Formats: sequence, C-alpha cells, structure tokens
Amino acid sequence: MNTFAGGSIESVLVEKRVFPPPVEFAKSARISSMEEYRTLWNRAKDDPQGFWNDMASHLVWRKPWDKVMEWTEPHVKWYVGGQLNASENCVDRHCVGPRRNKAALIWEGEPGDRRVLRYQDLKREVGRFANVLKAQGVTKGDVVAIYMPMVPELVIAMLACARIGAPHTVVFGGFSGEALAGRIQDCSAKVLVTADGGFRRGNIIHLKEQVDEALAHCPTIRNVVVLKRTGHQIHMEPGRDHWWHEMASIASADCPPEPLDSEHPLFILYTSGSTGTPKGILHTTGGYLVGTTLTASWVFDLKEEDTYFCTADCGWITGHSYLVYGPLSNGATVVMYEGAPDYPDKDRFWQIVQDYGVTIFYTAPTAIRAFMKWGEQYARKHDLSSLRLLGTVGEPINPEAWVWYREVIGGGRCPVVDTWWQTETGAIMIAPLPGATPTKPGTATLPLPGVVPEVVTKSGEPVEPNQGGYLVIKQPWPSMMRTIHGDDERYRRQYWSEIPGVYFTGDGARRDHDGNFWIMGRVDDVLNVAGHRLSTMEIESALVHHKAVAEAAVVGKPDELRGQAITAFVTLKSGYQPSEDLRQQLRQHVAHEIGALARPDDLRFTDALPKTRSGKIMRRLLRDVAAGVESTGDTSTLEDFSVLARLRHEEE
Ligand code: 6R9
Repeated sequence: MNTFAGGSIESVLVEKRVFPPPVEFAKSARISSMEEYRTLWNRAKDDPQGFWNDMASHLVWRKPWDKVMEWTEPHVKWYVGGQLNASENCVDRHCVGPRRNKAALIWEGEPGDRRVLRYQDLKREVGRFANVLKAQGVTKGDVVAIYMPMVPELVIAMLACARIGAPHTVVFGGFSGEALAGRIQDCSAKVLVTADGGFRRGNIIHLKEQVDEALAHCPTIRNVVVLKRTGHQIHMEPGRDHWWHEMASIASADCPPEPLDSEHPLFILYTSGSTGTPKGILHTTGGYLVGTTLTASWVFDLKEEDTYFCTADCGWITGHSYLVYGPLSNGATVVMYEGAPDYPDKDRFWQIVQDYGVTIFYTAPTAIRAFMKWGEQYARKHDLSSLRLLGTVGEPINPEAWVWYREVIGGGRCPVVDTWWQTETGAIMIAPLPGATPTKPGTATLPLPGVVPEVVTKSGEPVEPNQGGYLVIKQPWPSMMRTIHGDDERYRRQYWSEIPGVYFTGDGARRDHDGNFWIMGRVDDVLNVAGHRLSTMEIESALVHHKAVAEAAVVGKPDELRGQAITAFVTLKSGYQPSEDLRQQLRQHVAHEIGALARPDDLRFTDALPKTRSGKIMRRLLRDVAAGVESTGDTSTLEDFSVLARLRHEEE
C-alpha cells in the first residue's frame, strides 16, 4: 500500500497550520512575494517561449539558439541550434573573477578525512580527468559508466564526461554487480570509472569485487579506471584496469570544454518503473542545465555566501541535479559527505553543519524520521544557528516530521521547502519559494514558474479541489526527460499514453482550495523505500530467477521509518519445501541480483497467489494482507486508502 509514511494520513487531512515566509528571509530572498511569484508563473504559462528564452541567459552559451522550443508530442527539443558545455557552466565560468578561489566542493570522508576543492582546483581536476578519459579512448557520444563511493572524484568524473560530450551513467554504489551489468549492457558503456571501495558505517564496501563480477558480462567495456579510496587489496585486470592516480599523474590539466549541441545527451540515469527492467532516463544538455540552474537558485535561494549541504548520493537524480549541476552552475559552495548519518554517532550531519557553517540543508523525509526517532539530543549537541533554509525530497513528508524538522533542526526560524519532482522531470517542479510561499506541513505547495500541473481523472478531466486523482503536467518544460534510452516506445506508452495529451507522473495527488498540491504516493507498481525508487516487478523477476521459485508477488507495506517496506509472497516449485533457510537464501538472492536496498523485509511462502480472471496478480489484496490488521477505525484514513485503491483498480 502506498500511503503517507507513518500512517499519518489523518494528520494530513486535518493539517491546517500555515507558516508564512519569515519576514527577514523574504526581505532578501530572490523571489520575495506571492505577487512576484504569480507574475512569473503567469508569464511562463502564457508565453512559455518568451519566458524560457529569457531564463536561458543564466547560462554561458557558445552559440545562441535559433528556436526556443520544438514540440512534437511526446518529443521536445529546447534551445534548438544552441551550443554550450555543462562543465564550462559549472566550473570554468566561476574561475574568472572573485569566485576562482571560492570553495566549490567541501568534502568529508566517513573516517573523518577532509578535502576542499576551490573552483580553480575543480577546473584543473576536471580537465585532467577529461584527458584521462580521452586517453582511454572515450570520444564524444561514448557512454561512460560511473560506480563510485561519494568522493570528490565522482563529481570530477561526471563533469569530465560533460566536458568532452561523453554521456555518463552513474550507478548507485549500493547496487549489486548484477544490477551494474544490466545498466552497462543497456547503454553499451565503453569505459567504467570505479574505486577499490568506499566506507560505510566503518566497513569497506567492496565495489571492485562487484565490478569484476559485472564485467564478466559486459563486452562493451574496454577500460576501467580505478580510484584508490580504501587501499584494500583488489584484483587489477591487466590491460583493462588502470589506477586513477597513475593515469592522472601523466595527464595535462588543460582540456578545453567541447561546445555541444543543446540537445546533446548529458546523462542516462536508470530508475525503476512498473516493469521488470529499469529505464534509462535520458537528459540532454541545454534544457536540463537551464532547469536545474534556475530551480536551485529559486528554491534554495542560493546566495554568494551560502554553504549548501545535500545529503543525496550522486547515484540518484537528486545528487545529479542538486549536488552537482544546479548548485555548481550557480557557483555555490557544496558540502559532500561520504558515509552514513549515524557513524561514528547519530549526530554526524549536525557535526558537519556546525563545522562548515552550513546555511542550506537538503535531505529526505526518511532521514528526518530517523533523526526524530534517535531523539533531538543529537541535534542539540551542536550549534545549528548557521542554517537558514531546509529542504526535503523523495517522498511525501508526514506533518510530524515536517514540524520536527522545522523546530528542532531549523530552530523555528528556517523555511522548509518540500520539493516534488522525479528522475524524469530533471528538476524541481512543485515546491515553495522560501521567500514567498506560505507553507503547510505535508504539501509541496505550488508549481514553479513554467510548470503547469493538474490533478485529473483517468480520462484527463480535472477533478474538484480536495478530490484525489492523477498528477499530470500539461506543458513541456526544459529539463524534462527526452526519452528512455533505447526504448522510445516505452517512453511514449508510459508517460504520454496513459492520459491523453499530457505527461503522466505515476503519482496520485489532490489539490486543496488554496491550490496546494498534496502528493499521495505512486499509483503504479513502484515502491518508495527510504526515498529509493524500486519496482515490484524487478524484485519479482529477481525472485523467479531463483531455481526454487515458481511465482512471486511483491508489494509495499507501510513502514514508519522508511515509508514503505518490501513484502514478497512466493510460491515454490514442486520438490522445494518452505524453510527458514530458504527464506534467507531468497532474501539474499534479491540482494545479490539488485542490491541490499531491494532485499525483502518480509518473505512469505504461499501455496497460490490471488489472481483475477485474466490471470493478473491481485496486488491490492496482497497489500492488505501485508499491512496486516491495520486499525481502520478512522474513516478519513479509510477514505484516502480507498482513493488510492480505486486509482489502482482502474489500472488493473
Ligand atoms: C527526486 C526524486 C520520484 C518519486 C515521485 C514521488 C516521490 C519525490 C516527493 C515525492 C511526495 C515529495 N516524491 N519527491 N512525493 N513529496 N516532495 O525523488 O526522484 O527517485 O525519481 O522519485 O518520488 O512518488 O514520483 P525519483
């Protein structure tokens, strides 16, 4: 069951508290009143071409565009004929004038090691690594896979790819070798950038072992560049594997950024959909960078003196858009941390906030719920008075967590921006502007200028205020995905055919009388476990790959901390008997096929799965079974459950 985390739907329905922007904050904010917001929004709606034409001036272009936008549903091109380079915009343009000695990246490793890269340093390192990639045979258009811990070299590798026009595909370090192989195969990556390992909760994550396993099935990979991070013993395949430091020591730091077509692919990022195989979401250069640059500046109100800490991993879209491209394009100082929030103790983030004087902090609701559970004493141990703005992303935030975040972390003075968006949208779509929008705990509030969302029925009719429906976007926007790599038909089908004429988000939502959007969760078979997107089908297909399994059905179960937990129902082939040992084997099998994040929390053996006449598994029923005997005394809770259930029913 996709619900608000922590069974807090009832509190969302009665949530009436409104927090206007603090007067002091609004005074100096980039957008500082609702009038200003409305003027911008209306202009963007009425004259999208003119609006986006002007907004693109926030970037450095090598060649101006001939046409702002070309739209042949479902395909869009932005800034047609224009040329630019994303790494030039994120790095080089800040190396002239006073920003050249400003910290671009402040990094802290889990063991406590630290590094600061000023914009000039970043430019040198990006240039150097771009030359390393060239030396490995990478040319414009070749895909480079990146599978690394959260170290500065990960950002350097992404920007180096952008510099030479090689689309990157970053694979989250928590994914298994199998999952890595699947992604590499899908996009035919030529070179892989990785590390011996990374640190997590004091342990070494053995990345290179996963790589060696993956590459047995990846003939397109010619060379592997390996960063020495942990220094533990690893296998280096002669002729294929090269040490980062050895390659970098002989490479020049000078690599001029390649002028690229606005629609040149910047990256492919895999995300889970409602079928078994992950989708390679393709983003291109110009529109994506306009979108992320602008939204980072609007929503985070980025100022020259800010120190901005985003806790997301670069393996997810939040790391791409709001750790790398958006903030760096704005010339911000970004804090990056390698490890776990509770290592060596549960105050690690707050120690980082205090040590670097972080002013803007961006994290996920699941993390906030964990902080809440650990207790406020961890935050109280540190001086958090430098903070001036807090953000959340990844899943609906329950009002309790929102208010706790505002009070305990933000000291009651920092606006909280709940930002709704997706891998597919590239940039934030619905979020408060911290100097303008009155916030309410639990809603991402209003669409940003240039974003025209609506809540509709299955046939595309707008619903009444406060009625649940499907969240769609009615006008194309610059940072939207261009297609699914290698499967344009799936792109068309999944996003543009479900509801006629509009982009379908896969989320259920309702809009209140003030126009605020309340996101209710996915209406498809996508799970959101601790802010990570997972597909039920992907986990099911991993399970049926096991020799003992006949059939499997996976559903989400409400989980107080992580939003959803994974429950799997499994039928066995004849000759196999349910046992605790087999249960553990199957859970481990999923972790091996996808990654530990997909390991079912609960795995139940059953003789048969409930099916419809047409043979479809009745997930709704299983979701109820997984949720157990939930207290359904509260009718408002029931109401919300039934809206989602109905929406899903229409799909079945
Ligand atoms: C950025 C990111 C996208 C899905 C999305 C929705 C959920 C994200 C949210 C939110 C409620 C928010 N989601 N932000 N739900 N409020 N502020 O998370 O991208 O990993 O692709 O996930 O996450 O369900 O459809 P991605």
